[in-house]
Amino acid sequence: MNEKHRTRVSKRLSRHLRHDPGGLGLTLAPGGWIPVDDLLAALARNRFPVSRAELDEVVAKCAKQRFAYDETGTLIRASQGHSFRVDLELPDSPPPEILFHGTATRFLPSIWAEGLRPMKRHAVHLSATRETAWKVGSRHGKPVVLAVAAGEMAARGHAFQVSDNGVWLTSAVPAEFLTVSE
Ligand code: HQG
Repeated sequence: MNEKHRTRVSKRLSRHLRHDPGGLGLTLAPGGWIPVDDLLAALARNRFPVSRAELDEVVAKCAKQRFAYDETGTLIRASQGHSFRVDLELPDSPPPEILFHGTATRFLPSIWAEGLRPMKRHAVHLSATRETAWKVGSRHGKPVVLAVAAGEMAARGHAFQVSDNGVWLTSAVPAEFLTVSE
């Protein structure tokens, strides 16, 4: 598979595993999982045939490791980024003292007013490094990186989870825990 083909498959997987499993006639099991055989059969029925070998390649080569198999290799899910409520059954984890969130400068007035909200996703996504947050923010416009006082939030009872691909998740970040990271 060339990169262009991998990207096409990856986008299609994102669409169904994160946003619209119903569009393939699939329902996610608890944890956000779908049987690999069901997924491949549904894709084939929708004239988007993907072989198991191609799926393995997309899962392995995706730079952001967006998709993961379970330990048996019979189930697959998106590691994060869902636009509906999904219980990924991730354990709560103590976050590092500081996490980062990249956004666009035009969102700042609203963020200062109401904090970070999940918007169309199931959780607020936070990055462990400033560099990653900068890239995430650049997707939306002129980037700005916010430092999140995650340690303090945890001490005050906010729960955090870390996805299989290393993205930190929390349900919301009140503005009092945010500062601009210079
Ligand atoms: C902003 C990508 C106004 C928030 C990335 C962000 C990430 C607010 C946008 C993952 C707000 C939502 C997630 C508020 C938050 N007022 N704007 N109160 N609260 N926002 O794309 O974090 O390529 O849903 O700052 O790498 O940018 O999909 O979230 O700018 O890990 O695998 O609302 O998506 O990964 O945008 O990105 P998004 P995100 P994938």
